[in-house]
Amino acid sequence: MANLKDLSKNPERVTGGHRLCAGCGAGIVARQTLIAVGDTPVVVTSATGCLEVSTTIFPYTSWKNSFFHSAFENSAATCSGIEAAYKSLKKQGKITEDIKFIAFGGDGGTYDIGLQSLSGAMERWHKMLYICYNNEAYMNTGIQRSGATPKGAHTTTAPAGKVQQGKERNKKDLTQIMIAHNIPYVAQAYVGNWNDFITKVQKALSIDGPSFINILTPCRLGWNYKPEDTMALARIAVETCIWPSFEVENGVYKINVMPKEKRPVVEFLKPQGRFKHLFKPENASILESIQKDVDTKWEILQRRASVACQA
Ligand SMILES: Cc1ncc(C[n+]2csc(CCOP(=O)(O)OP(=O)(O)O)c2C)c(N)n1
Ligand code: SF4
Ligand SMILES: [Mg+2]
Repeated sequence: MANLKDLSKNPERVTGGHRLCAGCGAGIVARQTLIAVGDTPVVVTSATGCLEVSTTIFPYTSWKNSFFHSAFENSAATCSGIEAAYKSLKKQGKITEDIKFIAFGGDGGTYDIGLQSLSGAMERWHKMLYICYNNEAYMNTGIQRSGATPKGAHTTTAPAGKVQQGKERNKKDLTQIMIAHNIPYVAQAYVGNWNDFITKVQKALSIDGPSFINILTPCRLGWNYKPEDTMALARIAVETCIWPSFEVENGVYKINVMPKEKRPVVEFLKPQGRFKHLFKPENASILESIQKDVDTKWEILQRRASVACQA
């Protein structure tokens, strides 16, 4: 577990005064990631998205470390290229210090448009951490559905109305896709538990190889809830098991936050405007199917974790 006293001595490398919305989870992810790094030199790359757009408005920047804005598609490719150059320069004796490499991407930049470059970077075994700050839609361009948008959520391209009731299909399970890359470390985390997330970042960065963290990151605009509820909402996601906090280290599953009592998914859906239509009586079957899907996936995850415990 991360030590709060030690962390408090670490520099703040993502400053305030950025233009992210009040209550935006993405700023919390970036800030906690860099606090986790401490004062080790770090190279950050970022795909286009709210995090990049709102923290690098020319001529200002919120980043005190080096920051490379790549295209939407290639945050992972950019980061892996820099890491390869670093390795070569180190071998030649031109760099002596240890440097960490972190790529950020939103869910649009990770689940969809940057998936190929992410997959390649992980498979080539670069020593880098990729963090997907997952707010479950293309928020920066006005809340379009992505491969991470959950079933039933209203977005501008999967709207709730007479024809359909928000997105009709389940989200892609990107965490499992990354586990299938057989890389040393894959984790799910959530905004609302700094210790869980920072511990994961530090673990991922200590590994001699690629690592991936998918962090559920509430977006007060696209999810349509009160800005002050960001942390509480993300915690309910874990308590309902709609977004479990777990890690897979060298193939071994571990559930990091076990809910004391599994809460019904409606407790996560109800406070969010994007799911408002699901509470009409005629949409009860959609709510039931969401609960059923969550129950099934939770059972599977627990089985995987218990097999790992017995091994
Ligand atoms: C190739 C390409 N297509 C589309 C865009 C326009 N665009 C910029 S940000 C963005 C949405 C990003 O979504 P996501 O990665 O989920 O990050 P978020 O904005 O939600 O933080 C889009 C579509 C672009 N910059 N490049
Ligand atoms: S739209 Fe959402 S993701 Fe973008 S800055 Fe606002 S709260 Fe953050
Ligand atoms: Mg997004």
